[in-house]
Amino acid sequence: MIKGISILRRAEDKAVYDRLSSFFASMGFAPGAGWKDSVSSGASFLAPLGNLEFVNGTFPSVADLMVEVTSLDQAYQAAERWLRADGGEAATKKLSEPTDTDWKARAFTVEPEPGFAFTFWAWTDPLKGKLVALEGDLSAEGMKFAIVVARWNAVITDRLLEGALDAMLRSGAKRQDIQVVRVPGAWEVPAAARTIAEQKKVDAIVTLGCLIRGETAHYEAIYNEVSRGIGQSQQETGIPHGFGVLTCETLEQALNRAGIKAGNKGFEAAAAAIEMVSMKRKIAESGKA
Ligand code: DLZ
Repeated sequence: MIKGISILRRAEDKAVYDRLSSFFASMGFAPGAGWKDSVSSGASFLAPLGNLEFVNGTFPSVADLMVEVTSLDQAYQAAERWLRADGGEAATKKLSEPTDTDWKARAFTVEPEPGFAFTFWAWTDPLKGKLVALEGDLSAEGMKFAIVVARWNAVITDRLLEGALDAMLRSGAKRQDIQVVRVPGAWEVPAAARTIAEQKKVDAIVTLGCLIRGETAHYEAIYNEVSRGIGQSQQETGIPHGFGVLTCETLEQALNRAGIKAGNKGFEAAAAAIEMVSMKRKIAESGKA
């Protein structure tokens, strides 16, 4: 019956709204659908788990919105980077040093906007903190990427490209470490991805294209080959490939998946690629132990 918990915060003006949105995006939150109508707009950010807690007894000294993360150090660096970009060295004063809590965790509090404080925390207790699953992080710092993007349906694929670049840059990648390769259509995406993957010069590749059923002859055949080729390139080269080739019934549906109403598939494919690079590294590390 219960689906999730939503916490609403009033952002007094558009500038505050934009700054908070920018901060949360840079911390690695997945963007939700959000909304905009004649009376208000909402920027929404999703977390994999929601948790409402009532506390009886000593109340911890934390902000009233707490975000549990898998790596406190990475979250701290992301917050520091955002503050520094926003207001220089002085702005980092809005960030407290990570400290031990009395519940076997470490936490820091950050106030990206006056009146909006958030506590980020992670378990230190080896039992609690023990990963129930090995998961990749969403930090792209130091990673190298290629984005292969089809020119066909450019009105859509340009938006997917914007989304993919946005995800990479916000996650800490440098623009000079992202190579963008344009190909004629979705059909050419796997071959280009494969060529790049075989050079082994990038950590991950993001593949972007758009096939629209009503406008594409042999739609099924093309789609099957494109997805098979991308999957095969990923499996045979070992380089993660984010899959951002839209298959839609109509142009409207494609637009919605390219940033209008239903997220941006380019952003999602890039985020998945970043996560897979991180996961691959963690698996390699855990194999050494
Ligand atoms: C030919 C074609 C058609 C009909 N439709 C699409 C499409 O919807 N999306 C896309 O990315 N590409 C399309 N193409 C072009 C092929 O992918 C390919 O570029 C050409 O057939 C040249 O090999």
